Amino acid sequence: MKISIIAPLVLLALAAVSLATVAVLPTDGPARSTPVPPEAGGDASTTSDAKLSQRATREPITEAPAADPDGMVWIPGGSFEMGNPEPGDTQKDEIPVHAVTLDGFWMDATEVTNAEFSRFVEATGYKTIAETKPKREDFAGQIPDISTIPEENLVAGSICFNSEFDPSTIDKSQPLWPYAIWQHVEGASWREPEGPGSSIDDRMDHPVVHVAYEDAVAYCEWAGKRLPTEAEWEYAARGGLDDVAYPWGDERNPDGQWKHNIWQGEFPYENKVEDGYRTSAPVKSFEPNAYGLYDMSGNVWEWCRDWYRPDYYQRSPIWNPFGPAASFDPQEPMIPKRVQRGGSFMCSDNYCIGYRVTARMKGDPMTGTFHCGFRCVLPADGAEPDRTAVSENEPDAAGRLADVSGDSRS
Ligand SMILES: [Ca+2]
Ligand SMILES: [Ca+2]
Repeated sequence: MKISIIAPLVLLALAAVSLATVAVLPTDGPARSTPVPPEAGGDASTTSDAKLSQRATREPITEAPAADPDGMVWIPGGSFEMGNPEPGDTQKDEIPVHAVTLDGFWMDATEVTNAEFSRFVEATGYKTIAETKPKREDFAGQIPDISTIPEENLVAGSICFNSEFDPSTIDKSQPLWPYAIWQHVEGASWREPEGPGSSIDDRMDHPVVHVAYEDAVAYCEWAGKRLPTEAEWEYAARGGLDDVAYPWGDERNPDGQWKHNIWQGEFPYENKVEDGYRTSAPVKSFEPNAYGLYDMSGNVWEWCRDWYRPDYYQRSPIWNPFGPAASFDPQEPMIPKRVQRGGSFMCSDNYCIGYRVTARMKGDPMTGTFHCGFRCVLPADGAEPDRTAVSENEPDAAGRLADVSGDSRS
């Protein structure tokens, strides 16, 4: 782990950058730490009356306007109650429960696989962020003095689980304890998930991992699709079910059967692998939800297009919300974050519990990890987004985003 030799302050900041997408970080920060500033340029002017009038203007698009594109399923539009009616202490960013109405859209039935990502890379020559040597400027705004970053620490790679961590160093009362169980592995990328010498040859039907948000956006653009909004993701994950914890209902493993690929046992010490998979599983290894979507709970985390803010639900528009104008994560205020959803094979019931349909996570858009991937959506022609959903990316009349470049780190 190259960054271990740099000055402590820089180490802390660099580790924060690297660990920004560590999907098992607890979500207790938003409720307890840095106060959340008001959202600049957001949709605070939206009134509930305005929301109601928007909702009444027409019915959402429910019928598929065309045949399903290959590998995608139609998610009929409708209304639902988004969020968690009974949040735990670490789940305060899942409230308030609020009404959302969405036009119908298509969604990839599975996480994007290594085979699919390979076709994209072969067609375009695209190089992922994990395969690209970082520059000092990439850390501007996140580290007090980027000139203090040693050249030898600027190496291409990605975040992996450090399975050889020393259990005696784990003190879960310390908020930074997860730093001991993750490591930046030089040369780790989607092609070599565990670093040089590893391979995806026998994993072509597994979800692609070590993709940063910007890599996912690049794939979506190539495919003529986009990343789902957080609202689309939760609506789709529910499979038409109201007030449930999981895509299939309220019981995690009915009849003792595991219905998703997560972590059984006490994280991070013991993985009992009761579901059959220690790391990622081939997509479609478990039953789909009622919409025909696989692995909406577990396997790998999935990027959504929204910026993350813990308080967004307090002001979310009703109609086709496209997320806040900018990010704010009280746990790491200097680092912009995008939303991740669904949990992963690293999520256990004694830690992140991110495999619930309402669970929210966030990650640094520039960082990939070995347990985060994505899937795409395709809006229906004629879907009209709520123009009060002020976003840095104003969607066009078809609900597509003019700019899905993953842009700013401002
Ligand atoms: Ca598992
Ligand atoms: Ca997943």
